[in-house]
Amino acid sequence: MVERGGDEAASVSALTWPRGGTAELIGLTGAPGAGKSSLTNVLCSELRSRGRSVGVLAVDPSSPFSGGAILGDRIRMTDHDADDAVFVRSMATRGHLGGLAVSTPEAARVLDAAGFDTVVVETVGVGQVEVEVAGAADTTVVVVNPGWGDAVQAAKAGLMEIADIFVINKADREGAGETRRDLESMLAMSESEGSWRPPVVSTVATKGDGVAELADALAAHRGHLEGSGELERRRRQRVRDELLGVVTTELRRRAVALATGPRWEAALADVLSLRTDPWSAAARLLESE
Ligand SMILES: Nc1nc2c(ncn2[C@@H]2O[C@H](COP(=O)(O)OP(=O)(O)OP(=O)(O)O)[C@@H](O)[C@H]2O)c(=O)[nH]1
Ligand SMILES: [Mg+2]
Repeated sequence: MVERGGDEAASVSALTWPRGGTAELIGLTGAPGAGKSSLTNVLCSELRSRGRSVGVLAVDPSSPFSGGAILGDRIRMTDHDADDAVFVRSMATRGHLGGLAVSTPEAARVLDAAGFDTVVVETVGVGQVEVEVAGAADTTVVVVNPGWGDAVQAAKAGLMEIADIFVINKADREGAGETRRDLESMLAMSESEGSWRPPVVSTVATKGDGVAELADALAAHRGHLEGSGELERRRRQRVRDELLGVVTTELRRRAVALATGPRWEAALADVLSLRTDPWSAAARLLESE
């Protein structure tokens, strides 16, 4: 219902909103094929061994940048199928009214309200909305791979700014050390206000190597968020963005409804024949909405 959007989604939101706010929300992002799903899969096991339940939303990239469809070997998270304390959902939200930016936080809140201790949202870190969605978490994990320039690509995509934790996944491949150096020198340059310096964790997701360190880093960041008041600040900003997103979606829906019928046709004819300009015509249409 949340994915479909509209009135049903609104009624779900009315139910989940008062029950949410307890889950730790983790955004996990990186280039197509970086190993985000593999990492989430082993992170689930690690968090389960620490007694936490985990909800996962894998936002399916149906964009032209899609790695999944192209790589063809994307991982489906099936290791936890028999475990009620793990819930995994792939979401394809393209083309829905409101889109990714509105439906993903709504869906995350369903999992939050359902009582999952940790909610992980996986998005491909290509495209502004995807990066924003991943960044709108309590803790954002940016996954890169060894290889010349991967850190540079991450920086270009705007991922440096949103990262609370960096993961160098596929650390079994050549160049992991170099990528770590690249990342750390970039981090040193961009050292800004606040006391949190994003740690860099090396992992081999396919073997589970480094995943305990990742879980430790997540816990440490959580401690920082709670101790510094940053958690409240982030949540406030998120609610603000979300409310604005919903208002925007609703206004767009009204605009579409407005763009039909005799009054619209008359206004269109007036503009076409140069009797009036688009701004004046729009103002009149909106006045009498
Ligand atoms: N060698 C190696 N391969 C890995 C590692 N982690 C993941 N892979 C492989 O990389 C490929 C992509 O992994 P996924 O987990 O699907 O990556 P993803 O980032 O979720 O991909 P998309 O969701 O399609 O963007 C798979 O073939 C994995 O087996 C790793 O640490 N080392
Ligand atoms: Mg994936």
